[in-house]
Amino acid sequence: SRSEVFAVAQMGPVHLADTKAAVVSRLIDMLREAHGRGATWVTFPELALTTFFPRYIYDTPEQYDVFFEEGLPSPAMVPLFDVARNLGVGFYLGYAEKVREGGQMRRFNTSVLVGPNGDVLGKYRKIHLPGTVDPIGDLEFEHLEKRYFEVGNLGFPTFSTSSGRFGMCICNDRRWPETFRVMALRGAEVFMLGYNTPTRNIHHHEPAYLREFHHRLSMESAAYQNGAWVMAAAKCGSEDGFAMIGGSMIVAPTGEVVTRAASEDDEVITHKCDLDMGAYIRRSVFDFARHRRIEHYKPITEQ
Ligand code: ING
Repeated sequence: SRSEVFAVAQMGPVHLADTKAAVVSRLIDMLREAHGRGATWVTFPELALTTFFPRYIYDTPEQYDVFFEEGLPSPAMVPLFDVARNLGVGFYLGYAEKVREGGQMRRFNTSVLVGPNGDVLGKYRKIHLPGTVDPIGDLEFEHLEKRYFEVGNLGFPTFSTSSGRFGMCICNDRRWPETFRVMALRGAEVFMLGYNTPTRNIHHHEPAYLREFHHRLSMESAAYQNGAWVMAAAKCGSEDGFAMIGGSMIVAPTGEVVTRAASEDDEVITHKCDLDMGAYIRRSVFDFARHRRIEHYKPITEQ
């Protein structure tokens, strides 16, 4: 079997006052811990270098560009890239991307996949941006990803790596089955994702336990219905008083959670994953070629 140790590096809170250097130092500590436990790949959270700033209202790039990275690796990322390459560990890193494209400055909620040899294998830009463009007002916090990021323009690609074919997505993407099906149709055997999920829902009241349930339900379904492993890394805990759920986990292609974080702090979880485990699922119940009937699916892309 093609078994390898995968790690998920959950981050505790990052506060407005925390420097990117201090945060990267925490990421490096967890990368070393993962390597020490035999991991070949590490999944870090969404927007891993800063606090979850879309909770705040900013009006100009001068106010919010401090949260963004330019260049890949950006200056703040260089120490992490160096240590990972030296240790021979590949990783997924979520960050706020600022880039000049088509003659203008673009901003995306992005993840990068870096191979164990330090090569950038590819990027993904978040497609499902939750929340609103403009503040709702009269709330303890907002959810303004549509204000600060453009919708991703790279689609849902998959990437051939030394360990198999991987796909990436980000946070809210995990709630949409289309995300994983497109990547599974493109051969993904492992889905890597990071998330920042507020404990409280500002759009309508719901009990806090449902946040964790919906988070877990989304990924257990994605794993099983696509016969793939899911690596999910939270940034969690209370960032300047704003709480976010933990629940980082590794989900097997059977839909079973094989390991999960117990804290809301920096915590590395690992599992020896058999990448052939999903094969029987994709050759039987979810044999796409034999069982899917796309002539009946058109509304998914037309409405
Ligand atoms: N965060 C949350 C997420 O999708 C959210 C936003 C939570 C939307 C719960 C709807 C319901 O996990 C991000 N960053 O997408």
